[in-house]
Amino acid sequence: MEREQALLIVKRQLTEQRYEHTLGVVETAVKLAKRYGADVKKAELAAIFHDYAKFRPVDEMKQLILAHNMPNDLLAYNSELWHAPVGAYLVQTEAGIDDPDVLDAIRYHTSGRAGMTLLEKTIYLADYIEPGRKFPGVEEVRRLAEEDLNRALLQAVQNTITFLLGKRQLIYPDTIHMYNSLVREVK
Ligand code: DGI
Ligand code: FE
Ligand code: FE
Ligand code: FE
Repeated sequence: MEREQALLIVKRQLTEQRYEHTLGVVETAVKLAKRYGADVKKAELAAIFHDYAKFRPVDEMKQLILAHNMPNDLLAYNSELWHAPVGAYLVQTEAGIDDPDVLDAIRYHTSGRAGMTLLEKTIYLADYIEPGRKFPGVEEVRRLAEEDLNRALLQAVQNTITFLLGKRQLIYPDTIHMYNSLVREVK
């Protein structure tokens, strides 16, 4: 699918602010893909659609997780995690995106997982450092992203886990698995 058509489809699903975030992720993902050798067209498409399900009602997401073979353990964790796997499902069924690499990059863009592909890493990091992001520590991750993809990702997931610990929130096991996997990879 062409960029302009994909952007029109996703725009209808998002608020103005979330659409602006998406454009930031697209720009950043394309830059990272060129720098680190990921497939630029796949990175662009995954970035455009990554937050497709962000504004689906929690109840609808819950029903889709139960009905379509997504990990049911997600339901015992923060519903902020759900739009990623639900998004992968809806982007396939509603927008007709069939590339499994693109769908996995959407599916794992929030939780991460062990052994992430180059494309999954590209989207995860682009989502974290796009120019509209303001949270503490993002500048350091932006700097790391200039030279070392894995070190940047490790800092990003460390920040996320620290943030969740600070609020004494649950941490989804795939996020811990991403952290462990990257600690091994950067050795
Ligand atoms: O959808 P975005 O806001 O662009 O970003 P995202 O898809 O990375 O969502 C991040 C949110 O998910 C963030 O507010 C933290 C929250 N969250 C809740 N539980 C977990 C979690 N994030 C991770 N990585 N792991 C969790 O267990
Ligand atoms: Fe998201
Ligand atoms: Fe993220
Ligand atoms: Fe996002």
